[in-house]
Amino acid sequence: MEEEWVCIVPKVELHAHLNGSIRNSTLLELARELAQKGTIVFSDFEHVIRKNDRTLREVFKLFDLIHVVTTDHKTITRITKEVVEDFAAENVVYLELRTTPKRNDSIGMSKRSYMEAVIDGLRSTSSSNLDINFSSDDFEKFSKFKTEKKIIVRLLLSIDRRESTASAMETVNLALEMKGMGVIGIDLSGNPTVGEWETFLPALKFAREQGLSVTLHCGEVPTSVEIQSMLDFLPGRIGHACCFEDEEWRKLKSYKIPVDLCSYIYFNDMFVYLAVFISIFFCIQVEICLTSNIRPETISSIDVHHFANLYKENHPIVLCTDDSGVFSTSLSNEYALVSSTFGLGKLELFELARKAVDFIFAGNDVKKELMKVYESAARTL
Ligand code: 6MZ
Repeated sequence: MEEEWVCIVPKVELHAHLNGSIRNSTLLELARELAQKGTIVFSDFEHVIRKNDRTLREVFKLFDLIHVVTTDHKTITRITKEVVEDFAAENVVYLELRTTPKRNDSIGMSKRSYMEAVIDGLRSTSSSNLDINFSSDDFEKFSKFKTEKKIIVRLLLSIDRRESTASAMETVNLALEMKGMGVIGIDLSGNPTVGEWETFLPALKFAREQGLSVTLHCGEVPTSVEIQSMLDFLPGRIGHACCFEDEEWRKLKSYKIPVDLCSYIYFNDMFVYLAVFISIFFCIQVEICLTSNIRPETISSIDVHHFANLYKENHPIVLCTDDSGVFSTSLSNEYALVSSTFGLGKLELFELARKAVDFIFAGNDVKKELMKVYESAARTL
């Protein structure tokens, strides 16, 4: 598969962690600056950053190191801008960027001010050369499409598994306050060997009751009871699903989520609004992060990855990067990997990318925009 072709295809990225998607060059630059101030030892950093293969445990140690150099307002704004630019450069047309709101009293950072720094990053991206489209009126001025690269960005707030119930609830309340600023959902992530599912359940239930979408990191390690409880929660999407046993696969494939939606139909080159609510049933969709599962050997080898089975059974899946910086990948690379490993041709890859539109957490207005992008790409690619 020509790399150039995979890059040109419009793509949808639904599972990308902000601090995991940081450029290596930026990370090294920031580490060098802190080393000059005597806060850290550069060689310690450089060794970990440049390392290629890491265990899952080492990956989470690396996140702690990354957070030491990135967690101030100015840097968060900068890395947000760069991450969005990098995705847009490879024709990601819709990005759900997730990040864990952080509090750091020593520098006057609250979870809210952290998120404001993220939003400043999105704003500065649009003012340089990209168009960021927010649904809120506050952001209307950012949705005037002046340049050729257009990327629609929405935000998911992550709850780290190290957090308490109160802290998780604080994140959900923040997400609700920031709903008009592009925040549309909640993610549960962090080291899968830490924390108990029950700790986060009240906050996740509340999030859903309040109309936020929820995605869960599920089955990154073999914790059967937790995996089943997570599936019983009926999240809209789950990430990874690497360590599922037969019973978990059965649940995943049989569970259906009822969703009321207003539908659009495509007719004569126009989208006609169907002014009726219809109830349909969705399966729990799976965010597949191949490189991120292979590098730390969460899955022993790519040819036994569950992508093949889910794809064959037509279960809803979406290819994602997870942490493009930490795992040195890109969304185009993930598509190319699927092509070379599982033999998907251009038509199948295009369909895989297009179907991801059905799984976005943003509403029908955004889906409609994206469907137009795919209609037009189908004519030229
Ligand atoms: C679980 C992950 C993850 O939120 O600081 N994170 N959680 N599994 C993974 N697979 C490798 N990759 C990233 O981005 C970094 C944080 O995202 C979560 C971890 O909590 C990590 O600290 P933010 O922007």
